[in-house]
Amino acid sequence: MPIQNTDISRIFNHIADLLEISGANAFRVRAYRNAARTVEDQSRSIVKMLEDGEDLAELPDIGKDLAEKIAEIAETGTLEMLDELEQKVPGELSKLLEIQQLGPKRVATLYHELGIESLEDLKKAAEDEKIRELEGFGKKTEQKILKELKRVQDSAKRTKLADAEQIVIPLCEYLQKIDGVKQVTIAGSYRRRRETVGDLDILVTCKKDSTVMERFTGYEDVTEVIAQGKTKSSIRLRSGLQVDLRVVPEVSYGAALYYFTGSKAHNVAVRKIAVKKNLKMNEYGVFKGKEDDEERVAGSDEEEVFASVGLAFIPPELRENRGEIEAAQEGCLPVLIDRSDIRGELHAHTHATDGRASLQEMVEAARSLGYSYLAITEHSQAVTVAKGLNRKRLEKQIEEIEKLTNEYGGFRILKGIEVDILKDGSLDLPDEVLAKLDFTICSVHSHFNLSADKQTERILRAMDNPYFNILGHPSGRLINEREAYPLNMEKIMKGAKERGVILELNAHPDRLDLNDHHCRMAKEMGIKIAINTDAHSTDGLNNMKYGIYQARRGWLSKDDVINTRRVAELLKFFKR
Ligand code: DGT
Ligand code: CA
Ligand code: CA
Ligand code: ZN
Repeated sequence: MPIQNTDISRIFNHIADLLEISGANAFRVRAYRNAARTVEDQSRSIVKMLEDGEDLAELPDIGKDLAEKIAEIAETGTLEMLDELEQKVPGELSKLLEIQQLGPKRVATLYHELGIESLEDLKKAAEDEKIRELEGFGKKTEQKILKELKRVQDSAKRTKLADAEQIVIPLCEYLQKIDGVKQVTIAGSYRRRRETVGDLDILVTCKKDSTVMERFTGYEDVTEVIAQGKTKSSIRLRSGLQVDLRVVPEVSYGAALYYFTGSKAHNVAVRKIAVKKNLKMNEYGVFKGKEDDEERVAGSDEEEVFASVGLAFIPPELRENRGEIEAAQEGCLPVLIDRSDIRGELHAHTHATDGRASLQEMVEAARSLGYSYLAITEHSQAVTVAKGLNRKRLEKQIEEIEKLTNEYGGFRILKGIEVDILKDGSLDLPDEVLAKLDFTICSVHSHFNLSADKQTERILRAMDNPYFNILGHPSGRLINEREAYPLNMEKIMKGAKERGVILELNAHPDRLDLNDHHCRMAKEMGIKIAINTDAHSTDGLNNMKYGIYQARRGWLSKDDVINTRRVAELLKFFKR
């Protein structure tokens, strides 16, 4: 099994963790983290690039040394240096970093003071109330650690959609090449584009004598064969992800695809409708008549399955039993937004702060996506780790953009900023500077632990500023990593509506923030959404599709989203 980009970035991040715990130089730690990000950002397989003789040292943040390390990983699957490091750092200490309250320094303290080496040890110590006695911890921290432990253990079971995609696409390509295989389709929560998947459900149609099952369980990446049968097998892959494969007859393909796409709640509700119409509905088809004299009225085609129970075709993203069935009966399903509706990008960073590409490179990349505008929205000064812009540097960037705009007739570079919302609800740059921009994104990057009331108040106060246009990643959550900060989202939305503020759907696959429920809530309240990738590299612009998936799950149409508009119309949304 070829090494995937995520394998390489996982190793680099792991090294960074271990270095950090053992007190290594911060510069060295950052070098590995940056390299991990570069690797993740590549849309092409790094191993393939190596095979094609490309020089990896030319990638951003990858020097000669790291290029050699990547080659070693590609060849051996691991790094000698990692083995050595692991021997120096005891037990599962690096896993403790998954707990939000614990940085490398605290992890080291826990180890030296209490001998804690694993999440289990940590849990026991917290339950025994030993952690609160350590200097710099306290009772509150101890309780938070216990809560986090539970979350980490729960979330470990689900895989982020983008990670699942990296794993399943090569698997499907492999299956597609097997003799006698016809259709290969991924159903389940993956097809519904849920932000995380519990497992993957693949359906295959094939000729009678196909060896697809043997080949599936013999796939190189398999660590465990959970079940193997004639029509259904399950495997576990190296990442821990489980994949179910079902071979279905062609006459049942549509019915099986429908059934295994789910969700279960949706299926159960639709089957009730079928029963009322005296129809039997299962993964083999839709049938009428008595058991010994059944007639199949639909089966091979998914649209026919819907039609047979009197429903319009429901896009997979909507199949959650959240009102889509009633809408399909009444013929009032929304026309969902499509990737091709997007005309521009409104959230991007460059070299000037923590982005990895130059202004020009970002512009070229946005143009090659067929966009007609790109906004540059750097961090503001409060975000020191990202070298956030102060007034002077922002003014310099504004000049730079204005100069470049002249060179790109027809393509518009918008002048923006991702300005921090400070603790008291003021914005991190003075109004007279914000006034020079086309628009602002305003984001919370600090003080996540205020009470819901205080956090809500803080953001609403910020929105009172007439230069506040878009609320960036409104909940602050990082999928599987960090919960949303406590917030009264309904109040925030009411406030946004009253003030003409737009909400961001951050398309980064780790964020997807707003989530699907909140997108729908915003739509129902008549609030506009901007789908933004928050790109920190040219490849980052390609995350737009994840935002589209989430938008569709939130019932959004083209009209609900501002960056489907031409630039002239777009700019009207920024006039408050
Ligand atoms: P996941 O894997 O947790 O992300 O979510 P799903 O939706 O992929 O669930 P999974 O893998 O357990 O099952 C795939 C689909 O199969 C599910 O969405 C609907 C269908 N299905 C599974 N069990 C049942 C069931 O007991 N009744 C019905 N009607 N459908 C089911
Ligand atoms: Ca599944
Ligand atoms: Ca499954
Ligand atoms: Zn950003």
